[in-house]
Amino acid sequence: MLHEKLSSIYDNVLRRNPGEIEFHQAVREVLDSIGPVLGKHPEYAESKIIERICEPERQIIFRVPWMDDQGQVQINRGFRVEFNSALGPYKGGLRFHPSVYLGIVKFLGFEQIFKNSLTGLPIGGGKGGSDFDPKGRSDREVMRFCQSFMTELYRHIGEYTDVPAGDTGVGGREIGYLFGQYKRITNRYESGVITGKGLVYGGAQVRTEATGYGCVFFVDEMLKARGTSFDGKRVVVSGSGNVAVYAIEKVEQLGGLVVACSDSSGYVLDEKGIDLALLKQIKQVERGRLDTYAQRRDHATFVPGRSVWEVPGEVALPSATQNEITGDDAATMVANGLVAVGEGANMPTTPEGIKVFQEAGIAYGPGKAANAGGVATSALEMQQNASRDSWTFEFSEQRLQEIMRDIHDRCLSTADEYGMPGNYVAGANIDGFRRVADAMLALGLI
Ligand code: NDP
Ligand code: 2IT
Repeated sequence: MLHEKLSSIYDNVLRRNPGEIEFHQAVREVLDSIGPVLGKHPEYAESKIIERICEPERQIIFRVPWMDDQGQVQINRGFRVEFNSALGPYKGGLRFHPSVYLGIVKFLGFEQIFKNSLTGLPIGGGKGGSDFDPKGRSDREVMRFCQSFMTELYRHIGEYTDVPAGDTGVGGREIGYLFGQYKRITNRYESGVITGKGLVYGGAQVRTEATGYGCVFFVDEMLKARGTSFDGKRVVVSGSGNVAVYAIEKVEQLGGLVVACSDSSGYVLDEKGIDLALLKQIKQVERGRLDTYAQRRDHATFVPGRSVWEVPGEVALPSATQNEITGDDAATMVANGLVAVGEGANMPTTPEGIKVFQEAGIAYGPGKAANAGGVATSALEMQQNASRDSWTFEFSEQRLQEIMRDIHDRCLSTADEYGMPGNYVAGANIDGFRRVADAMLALGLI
């Protein structure tokens, strides 16, 4: 049940943003958590902080025309939602996936506000992307698309304004093409305008690994808080992209056994533990499909068209996409001995799934806390760019680990403060919200 004031705010969000179901879901989850904050802080309601947070500061939608290898003209739609800049320049990734529409970009941008706030670093929230599908496209097609996309986006971004990065479908290759076109159009080597850059042109150590590593560091803290660790734990990961691969790498370093991972075609089961070198070869070098993994490793099996959540595991790291864990999946996972969930992906668990996890007493780390290591390391990249410095891998990883520990501890202490011990969802939403709200109050009605 929503607090009365929040209920009318939520009705307004539904009315003003018809059909944007993922955005509604993300807003609802935050509103469900912050009722008790309003009791303690009437000034937030008086200044209509929540109504303002739910309305993006600026939304940009644009045409992206480009030519494919056959000489055919293609048209996609580009988005950048600049959601909230109370804490710093808008910051958040770009997603290239055929499912992208305004509702997806707004859900991601909304989540990003609170996630970025949780990092404690000076970054506002934003997100962007396109319904462009990079799958099956040649490098040259991807480059032409990225150049066209940036030909519009460049006028809206800047190191003090809005700083994009990667997300689904946008990795090192795309960031290179995007930065190259920005540099060409503006005639400025403005490294801090985008993060996730290659190490040879202003990128930062550990940014590539940061989301996956950070998620595992977060889960490690949750396990420690319960007197246990990754050592010897059976782990299931969804996805096999940037977040999943480096989550697997860190779990293996901490002594866990990752027995399964997936892509949109199905999952691979490898009881001896996922062979990371083989997975990287197939996914990162060949840009291939996951069934190839089972073809090359005798004892592994590929299970097409089914959810990876049917595989028993003590730790689950959903790292593919939104709403991939249903209430039924969650019930199966709990019945199979689940102990902890760390969300590498954004909003991968449905509200029904979250309820199942929480009622079963699972250590459940929501995405805006558990996957904040990616954007936090982006902020470290901005810091290095601003000082024309570059840090070592070891130092950067240590910073990341400290940031994740700090987020974990603040989620727990905030949940305690509000009488909901162990509730990382409430802790993350309340702590993330308070910092943004206080900054908005301080900045006046803007
Ligand atoms: P990638 O594009 O590198 O990989 C995505 C993986 O998820 C692929 O294995 C892909 O399979 C699978 N996947 C994507 N969409 C779907 C879908 N609709 N259904 C089933 N499987 C799907 O993306 P990332 O690893 O960067 O991102 C994964 C998640 O992590 C996203 O939710 C993203 O928002 C989140 N995230 C990413 C951060 C980052 O720094 N990159 C930071 C924080 C969160 P297939 O190849 O078959 O499509
Ligand atoms: O969802 C996310 O936090 C990201 N895709 C990373 C954003 C960033 O700016 O590094």
